[in-house]
Amino acid sequence: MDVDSTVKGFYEQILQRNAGEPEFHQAVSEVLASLRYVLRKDPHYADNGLIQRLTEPERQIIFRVPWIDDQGQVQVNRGFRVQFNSVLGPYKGGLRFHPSVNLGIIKFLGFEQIFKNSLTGLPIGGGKGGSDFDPKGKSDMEIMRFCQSFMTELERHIGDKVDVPAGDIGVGGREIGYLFGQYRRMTGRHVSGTLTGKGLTWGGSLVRTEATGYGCVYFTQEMMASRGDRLHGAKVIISGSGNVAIYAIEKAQELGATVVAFSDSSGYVSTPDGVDVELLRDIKEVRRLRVSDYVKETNGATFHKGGNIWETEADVALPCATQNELDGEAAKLLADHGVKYVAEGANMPCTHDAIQVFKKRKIDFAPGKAANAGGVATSALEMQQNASRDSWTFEYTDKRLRDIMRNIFKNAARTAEDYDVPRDFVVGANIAGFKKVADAMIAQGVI
Ligand code: NDP
Ligand code: 2IT
Repeated sequence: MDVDSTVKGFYEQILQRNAGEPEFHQAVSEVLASLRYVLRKDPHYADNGLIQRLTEPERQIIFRVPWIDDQGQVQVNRGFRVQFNSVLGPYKGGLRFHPSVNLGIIKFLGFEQIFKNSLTGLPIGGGKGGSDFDPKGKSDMEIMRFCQSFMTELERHIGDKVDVPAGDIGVGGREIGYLFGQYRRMTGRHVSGTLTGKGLTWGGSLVRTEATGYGCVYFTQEMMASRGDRLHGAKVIISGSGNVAIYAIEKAQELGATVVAFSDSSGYVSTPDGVDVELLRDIKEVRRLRVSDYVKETNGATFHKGGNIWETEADVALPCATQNELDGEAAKLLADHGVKYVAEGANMPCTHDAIQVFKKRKIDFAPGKAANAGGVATSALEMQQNASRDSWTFEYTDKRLRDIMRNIFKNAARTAEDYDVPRDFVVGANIAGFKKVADAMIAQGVI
């Protein structure tokens, strides 16, 4: 059978066995499209059910999370942990708390994590978890009770040599604190390497908070430098205003770019003169307000309720909010307005149609599994520090992050050239991430 029919067969099986999980289908289909290049050169990668095993999680855990709200009412949410692939190391990946969370979303994120973690060059497998719990509008005590209940069930499935969760949408330093506290209480041990993103006085790593946003900007710098361009003087759109977006904004501006827009799910803020990062951080991280509150406390910024951030004119776009936030129409707007570089700070924020537009219009595009790998990479550096009971300086850890991002860029670019699709960083990242995992799976046998 020719490669195209083989791959089509794999995909049909995926659709049939994972009905009703469109985000998972989307993530698998993008990787399979790249694997066609590999299978043409090295058909043995399809032997022994390797592709079927790679697309089937090793383990999927779904559990009830009951908790009591401030009114004394019992609330019930659903918890997930998908342990996708541990061939390279313990499962590693974040926890997402958002009302949209379901099994398909956690599976798409866990599947992406396998290749992303492989690209970091560090010994971590792929996993993801979370809950359909909505943290918006909840009191601190409600968040704590929820986290304690969530961890009461998750505890038996994780550990520093088993599975190491961290943050994602809706899970930041506060939540990791409550989760770690409950884990410590249940086990009676202070095993700091069980979670990452911890506070700096109890096993956390410097740079982890900044790492995903900084890393995405470091990757963008590499991509631009390879064309003789630089961020200095560039206009940049950064969607979102959470952990990833805030530190992408900070680093881009530190490097001399002007961030001209950011957003949340209610609309976007236009900032032609740049963003006051200190104010944004205070509004979002300390006071936990909305981006519409930012314009009330500064001059020269305007809030566009329900507006489309991608209509902003810019040279670079970094989608840093959520999956499928940038579609084909938005991509055309960006292209018409002269955007030359797009790098995904979020996981799968660009739809398939958007990526096709970027390709056609010769816009450099970096997929999330390469461009946002700095977060999980620094989590792995946190695990290293925990294992050696050491803590590194900001400068040293930031340098490690920068080197990792540069290596991921080089690896994706070189692999794309090896397969005769220069500057196709999607194909380059997918194949480079895949090969390392696949070779390890072959070496470790059919399990
Ligand atoms: P946060 O919870 O800190 O922030 C999420 C941001 O995205 C908020 O501004 C939120 O706005 C916005 N957002 C969420 N859903 C939507 C939506 N449907 N439409 C528009 N905006 C939305 O999460 P993170 O910054 O940690 O994560 C952002 C993305 O980056 C996710 O895709 C995540 O998977 C990915 N990522 C995160 C890493 C990390 O280390 N944290 C590492 C690698 C990737 P609102 O407040 O209105 O909901
Ligand atoms: O999507 C991601 O890579 C993350 N949310 C970070 C995972 C981690 O383990 O640090």
